[in-house]
Parts: sequence; C-alpha cells; structure tokens
Amino acid sequence: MAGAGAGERHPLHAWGWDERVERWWASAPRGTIAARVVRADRGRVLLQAASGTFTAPARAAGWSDGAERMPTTGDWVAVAPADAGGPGTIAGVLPRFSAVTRVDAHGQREQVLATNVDSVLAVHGLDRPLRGGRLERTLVLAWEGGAQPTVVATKTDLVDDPSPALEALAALAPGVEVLAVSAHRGTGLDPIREVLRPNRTAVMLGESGAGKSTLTNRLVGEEVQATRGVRAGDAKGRHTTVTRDLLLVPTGGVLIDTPGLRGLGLWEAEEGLALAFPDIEELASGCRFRDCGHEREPGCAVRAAAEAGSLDPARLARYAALRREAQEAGARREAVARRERRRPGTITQTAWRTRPGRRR
Ligand SMILES: Nc1nc2c(ncn2[C@@H]2O[C@H](COP(=O)(O)OP(=O)(O)OP(=O)(O)O)[C@@H](O)[C@H]2O)c(=O)[nH]1
Ligand SMILES: [Mg+2]
Ligand SMILES: [Zn+2]
Repeated sequence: MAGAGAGERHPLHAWGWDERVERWWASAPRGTIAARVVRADRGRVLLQAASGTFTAPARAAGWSDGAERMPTTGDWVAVAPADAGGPGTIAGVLPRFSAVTRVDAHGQREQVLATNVDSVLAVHGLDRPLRGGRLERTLVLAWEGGAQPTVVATKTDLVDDPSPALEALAALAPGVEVLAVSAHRGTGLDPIREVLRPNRTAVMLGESGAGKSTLTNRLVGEEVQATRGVRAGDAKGRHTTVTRDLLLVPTGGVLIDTPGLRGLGLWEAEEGLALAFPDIEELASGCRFRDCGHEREPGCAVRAAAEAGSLDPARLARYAALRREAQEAGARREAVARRERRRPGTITQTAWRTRPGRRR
C-alpha cells in the first residue's frame, strides 16, 4: 500500500499513523497492507486496517531493522493478504518508537504491555490509599519505555477535598503533570483529551478498580469497556478488564485500556529510574563519588538530604530498592541474552528498541 500523498491524510491517521510509522513503512514487504494491533489475545491479534478490522494468528515477524517482534497491542504490522479465503498473515512487525514493558510472572522474560505509545496515564483512584511505590514504579516503566507519563487521579467526586491527595501524588512525580478527574461527573476530562490530540496514543496503567475502563468509556463516549464495582471496605478491584484494548477516541487519539496488573516488575530500568527520580539525580551530582550508591559511601549528598529532611527518607528507601531490582534484572537480562545467543533463531522480545541509546 502506498503512503498518503502530500497534504493527504493517511486512512489510519486517526489510529495513530504518523511520520514515525510512515518512515518505517517505506521498507514494507511488497504487496502487504498496513494495520495496527488493537488487541492481542490467546494467540490471535485483532487488527485495524484502513478497510476495517479482522483477526490474524499472532506470529513473530521481523522488519528491515533485522529484529523479530511478537505483535502486541499498539504495534503496526504488515499483513500479507489472504489467499483462498484464509486469514491474512502477519508478514512484518514495524520497529517500535516506544514500548512499555515489565518482567513476566516468572521473572525471566520481558513482557511487552503496549507499544508505540506517546503517553502513559498512571491512574490512581482517590477511593484507596496511595501506594507511593506503585506510582513511582509506573513512572519508571513509562520513562524507560520511551513514553511521557501523566498522573491521573480519578474519582474526585468521592472525596471532599482532593488537594492533599493531589499534592501527595505530585511529590511522588516531580516534573510530571497531575490531572484530577471524575469520570462519573465528567469533570477534568479536557486535559486528558489534550494529551491524546490529534492522533497520539496513550496507555492507562493502574490498579484494578482504579477506574481505567470507566474513564475510557467517558473519553470514547460509549460503553465499550466493561466496568465493575470495587470491593466494599478496601476498594479493591475485581480484575474486570482482562485484555489490552486499543480504542479510538472521537476527539482525537487512541487509548489503550489495560487490566489492573498486580505486579510491575522491572526488566530494564536504569534510564527510567533517573527520569522518575530527578530530585535524587540532582542531589547525586553533589556526592563525592560519581558512581555513589547512596548507601554507605562517604560524602553522599543524597543521604545527607534524607537525614536533613529535605528528601523523604521513605522515597530514598524505595528508590534504593528499585535500583537493586533494576540491577538484578540487568543480570537476568544478560543471562537470557547469553542463552538466546546459543540458540540462534529464538525470538528476542527485548528487541523492540529501534536505535541504541536515547529513544525519545
Ligand atoms: N464515584 C466514582 N466512581 C468511579 C469513578 N470512576 C470509576 N468508578 C467506579 O470504580 C469502579 C471500578 O471502575 P473500573 O473502571 O471498572 O476500574 P478499572 O481500573 O478498569 O479496573 P480493572 O479493569 O479491574 O483493572 C466502578 O464501580 C466504577 O463505577 C468516578 O469517577 N467516580
Ligand atoms: Mg478495567
Ligand atoms: Zn550518594
């Protein structure tokens, strides 16, 4: 399929097609059509093409960058047309400009949650206690994946005064915008629409019951996603959403609704950590040693700030724990890479990165 001519919009523009995708599409296999994965579920993918939606078997495929990728929600793929009435097959998966990933349940592999996302909406329900570590971890994942995080506090209608909670959220997310919404009342939605305009992609991440699907329905303007009441007493969610679904927002952009994940283990995080903890990074420039671990080294400006009370010691402790986790993940990553080098032809889920170094 040819790209759109000058001044002409690509038919998949509303679904997030832009110059980044266009560039890679230039090396698409001949005779294939472009589509975006709007859901990946049990070995099949639901695809959105200019002509409509259809499903295809999920199958890892490469591109001109030489890396193989397993298609997942958010991916752009090249589909070889069906012959003899069978389903089309995925002939290629385009390189990703961003990918939000976590470590899988076994701790041995990278699980790609959403790809080609511009933003991560870190959703927190004001009906539950704030778990700082959870939010910080989400921000690390967002930055590391190459997406811009935004904190979204939902259910403002359930609290008399949301400002203390919003301040607490802001303290955990230096430099990150904190938005407050009530999906029930329909207030605070416009700034989220702005994040998505005109054809950006955002993924919602947050605990089960935080209100991701309710907010999705509000933004989409239709009850496209199922929602369910939280448990009385502790406001715990019931894991209502089970797939990652990419949905069109009529005011512009697309939104990926995800299941509330219990764990967000780090797979790769060094860069994400630095971006999620700019306050600590800045203090660290005053440490005596450039590779200071802020644990026992003399002349540590970070520990000094925690002792003096200008840095929350609990935040430093969470940072230190995340840093250790990232180091352990790095060791596992290397072990996996060694194993895969011994088994040529294995699909490296980790190969989403399109260029070395910075990815934004
Ligand atoms: N009062 C109030 N309730 C809300 C709001 N947003 C969501 N809820 C309620 O919170 C409950 C959980 O909402 P969901 O949208 O299903 O939560 P979720 O984050 O999608 O949960 P999972 O799919 O399990 O991850 C539902 O009963 C919603 O009606 C809001 O703005 N105000
Ligand atoms: Mg949901
Ligand atoms: Zn230090």
